[in-house]
Amino acid sequence: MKITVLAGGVGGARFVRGVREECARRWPAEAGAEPAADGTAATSADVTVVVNTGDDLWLSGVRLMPDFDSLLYALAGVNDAERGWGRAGESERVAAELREWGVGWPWFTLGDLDLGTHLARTSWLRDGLTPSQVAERLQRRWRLGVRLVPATDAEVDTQVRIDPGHPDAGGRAELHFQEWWTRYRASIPALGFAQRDLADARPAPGVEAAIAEADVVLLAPSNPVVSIGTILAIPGVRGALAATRAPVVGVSPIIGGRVVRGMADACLSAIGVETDAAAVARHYGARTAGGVLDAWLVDEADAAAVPGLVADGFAAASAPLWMRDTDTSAALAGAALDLAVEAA
Ligand code: GDP
Ligand code: FO1
Ligand code: CA
Repeated sequence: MKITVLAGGVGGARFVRGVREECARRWPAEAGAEPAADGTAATSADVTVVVNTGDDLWLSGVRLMPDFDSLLYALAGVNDAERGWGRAGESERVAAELREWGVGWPWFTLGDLDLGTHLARTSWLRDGLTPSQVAERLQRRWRLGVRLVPATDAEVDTQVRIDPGHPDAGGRAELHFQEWWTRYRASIPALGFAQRDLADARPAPGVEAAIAEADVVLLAPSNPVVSIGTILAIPGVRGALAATRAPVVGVSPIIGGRVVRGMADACLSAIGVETDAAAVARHYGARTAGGVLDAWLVDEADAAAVPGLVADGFAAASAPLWMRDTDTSAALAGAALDLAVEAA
């Protein structure tokens, strides 16, 4: 069984942990296979995660890949689950020194353990490795049970278009996504999102093949604009999704008209899409009508939207979509895999 997941950070990590667990239950590995670093049983399924790179940035001389690191740490079981990003048991001595030196952004904290990752990554980049080669090296440290591939090796850092006349804008018409979110918590209205140097970007090696050769492609319940939207915007990705024989199944990040957490509502309104499970499906579009989805899974609270989605060319179903722990995430992954069988 080959499964390819498109994913962002926190929503993506919760979902991929569920996929990994559900795969271990449905397709257990042969006896004696080593479990993942966090104890999750091994699976014979081959799971590839195509990771959003739009949140990435250079800061204090190092390259950060926040969504990749969120997945890496969560799957290894070394993440700070409460905060949602960074390492468990983190300290911030270096960050305090950087603030004294006036280096970096005072509102953006690079934890000491996390900085080890950024230094390793930057060192390998300076040795001439590509971001996807670096990603491969970083995940050698822990047995994750899945393969993480950055969506692209190009630097496509997301920029947020804002009104330069806004009191917090300081005359700027554009902010890096991380400043818009981490410093201003999306309080400056976004007028649009643009990924830097997108036209010249290509999917990283292995991304198109992972989509082409999959038995199932899953879109995690990640931010439809700045996580999944960035992956889809990389020239070549939509074409790979259009061409694959695998059913493409998406899971709604919107439950009962609200985001579960994060700033997807602010992102959706900037691109004129309602914060609504069915509206997000229609934004992605049905594959039969030039979009990317064969099927869309909504929460039970949004079950009333299912007939309308079916009429619009999606296979659709409802299931509990809150990912509270490994069991609820695995049940959600199972519902998405069941819907894929229906959509195939
Ligand atoms: P980020 O990169 O850390 O912002 O995370 P993602 O882009 O992967 O996911 C963010 C999205 O995940 C938000 O729009 C949330 O609404 C969604 N999300 C978070 N937790 C859950 C959950 O338990 N269930 C569902 N269905 N969506 C969730
Ligand atoms: N989020 C914050 O709210 N404050 C921070 O200081 C912060 C630091 C940080 C460092 C490394 C990293 O990988 C992520 C970090 N995040 C921080 C999370 C990140 O800004 C965003 O939540 C995501 O990029 C959105 O997916
Ligand atoms: Ca993200």
